[in-house]
Amino acid sequence: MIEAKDFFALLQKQGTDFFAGVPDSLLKNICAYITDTLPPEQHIISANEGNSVALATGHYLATGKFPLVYMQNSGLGNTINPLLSLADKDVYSIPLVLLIGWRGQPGIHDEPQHLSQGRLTLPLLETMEIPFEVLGEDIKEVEGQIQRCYAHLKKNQSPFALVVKKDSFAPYTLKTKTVDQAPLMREQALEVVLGQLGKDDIVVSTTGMASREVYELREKMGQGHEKDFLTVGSMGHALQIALGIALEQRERRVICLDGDGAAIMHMGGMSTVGSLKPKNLVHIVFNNGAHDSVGGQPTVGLNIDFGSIARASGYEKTFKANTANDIEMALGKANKGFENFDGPVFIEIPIAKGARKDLGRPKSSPKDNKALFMSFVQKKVE
Ligand SMILES: Cc1ncc(C[n+]2csc(CCOP(=O)(O)OP(=O)(O)O)c2C)c(N)n1
Repeated sequence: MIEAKDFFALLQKQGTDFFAGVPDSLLKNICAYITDTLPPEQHIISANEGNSVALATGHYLATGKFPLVYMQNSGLGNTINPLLSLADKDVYSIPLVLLIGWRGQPGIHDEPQHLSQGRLTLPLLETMEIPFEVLGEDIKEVEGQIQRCYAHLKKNQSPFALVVKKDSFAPYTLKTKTVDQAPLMREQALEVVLGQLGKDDIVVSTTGMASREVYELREKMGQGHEKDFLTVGSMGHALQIALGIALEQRERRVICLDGDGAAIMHMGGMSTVGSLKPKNLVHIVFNNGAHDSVGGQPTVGLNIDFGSIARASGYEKTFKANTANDIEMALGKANKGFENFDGPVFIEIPIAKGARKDLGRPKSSPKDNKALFMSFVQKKVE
């Protein structure tokens, strides 16, 4: 395993002092070390990975120094446009180090949303003509790889990727602590929300632990899984999936259970919701100011006013619900129906970071879940 501090020292020796990215569980230890070591203006967690590439490009233009962009391989999709139409050698030719967490590496067990992404990570880099190396397991080997990476940056003035396998970095515990003010944990808040929903209400939940908790809560409540679309991958897109459903099922309430990191990742979608104004859409953001599902790295969720953004985007009503009681008030009694709602409605629920250690994963496959969900969504309601 590689010690985060040794890896960081190798990058620093090459002059890299600016890091931007979106966190990944495989990069948790190196991210935590960077957070503890650099001032906030030299380590920026961006809204999405494409933004990280653009931000790092700005840094390079201003300093001539080689920045590093980190991401989970799921985030490669978000970077394809800026990598190929901005940083590419045939456009502005920007030298960037890309550090990519390799979820779904062939041969290593992982969840369905990581399988194709994992299998295609290296071919995708090849197709994008981005040279890469899979990060080695000891620091001597890594030293050689870093030298080859920076030699490429200097000679070709274009990106080079280091692909990181599971457990490559030795454990490192973040020393920079944040204090949670919120009374509820995400799972407790989700339980209150689910308890308020009516029998015909449709749920679309976001990527990460929220969907796993929804799945387990349904089991705990003795209910089926047909009401829930779990957006297991495709982070940041749950709201548009919910919107697509809400526009077709106008008599049914559609509830999007979003995370702050995911909502910020593709926040532009809120303006589409606000402009179309589906009366039956309820957008709930569980705001812990963190990418809790991949290690608790901070988002800007607690620095911004989600309610004001929703109002300015055209949502009809916004609430901030700190307690179970507030959530019940905001959602109203589900059996009264959504005519009380005058949507789109936005509810921010501040929550504390963290989850149960024994949280499981969905036992049914995404395709089975889809089939159940589609028959639930398309059934006639009285
Ligand atoms: C495009 C993309 N980038 C990164 C990830 C890795 N990832 C999965 S869940 C998650 C954090 C989500 O944070 P938030 O929406 O705030 O929800 P929380 O985990 O705090 O409940 C991240 C970064 C991903 N799945 N997809």
